[in-house]
Amino acid sequence: MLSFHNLFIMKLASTTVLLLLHLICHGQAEISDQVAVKGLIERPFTINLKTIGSLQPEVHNNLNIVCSSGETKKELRSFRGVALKRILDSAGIVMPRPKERGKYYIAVRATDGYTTLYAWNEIYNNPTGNHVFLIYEENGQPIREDGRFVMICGNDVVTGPRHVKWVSSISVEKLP
Ligand SMILES: Nc1nc2c(c(=O)[nH]1)N[C@H]1C(S)=C(S)[C@@H](COP(=O)(O)O)O[C@H]1N2
Ligand SMILES: [Mo]
Repeated sequence: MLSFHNLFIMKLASTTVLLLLHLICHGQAEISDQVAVKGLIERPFTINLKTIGSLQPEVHNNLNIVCSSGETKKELRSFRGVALKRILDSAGIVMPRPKERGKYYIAVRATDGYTTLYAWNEIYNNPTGNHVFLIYEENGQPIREDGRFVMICGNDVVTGPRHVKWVSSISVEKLP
């Protein structure tokens, strides 16, 4: 005989299965329509699709997104975005003791908690700095399923891990 308790367990199980199916089929996180630029900077601001045009967007071609497994996940024929370096320069990094430059890093965070880091030295003293972009168009179209803003690093050999979908913040931080 079915007790209320059993019915409750069955309901809970079916809800969980539906939820898991949804996640597996869609695999999408919450979409953020803006990116907060924050942390150790003079001028905190938010980037959205209306304001990003003022940060001198660039169009570049041909970037493959390759997972650590070796699988090519995506082939971008073109993308439009703004350089992370330009975003940081317009925010103005606060660095009272330049000898501590090596302790500074930029954390790029997404709505699902996915996070990647760039050392300050990597952005300003290494070719990598010329290849990190916050993009909002892929193949001439606005980004849809991966959120509104995606961060890419075209200088990585394996480009998947630092390809951040659903970007919600860019934060300048410093090790203790
Ligand atoms: N926010 C977020 N970005 C992410 C991930 C993630 O789980 N969350 N996965 C990464 C991984 S492991 C890869 S290989 C690339 C490409 O994944 P895609 O094929 O789902 O676009 O996105 C990366 N970006
Ligand atoms: Mo991956």
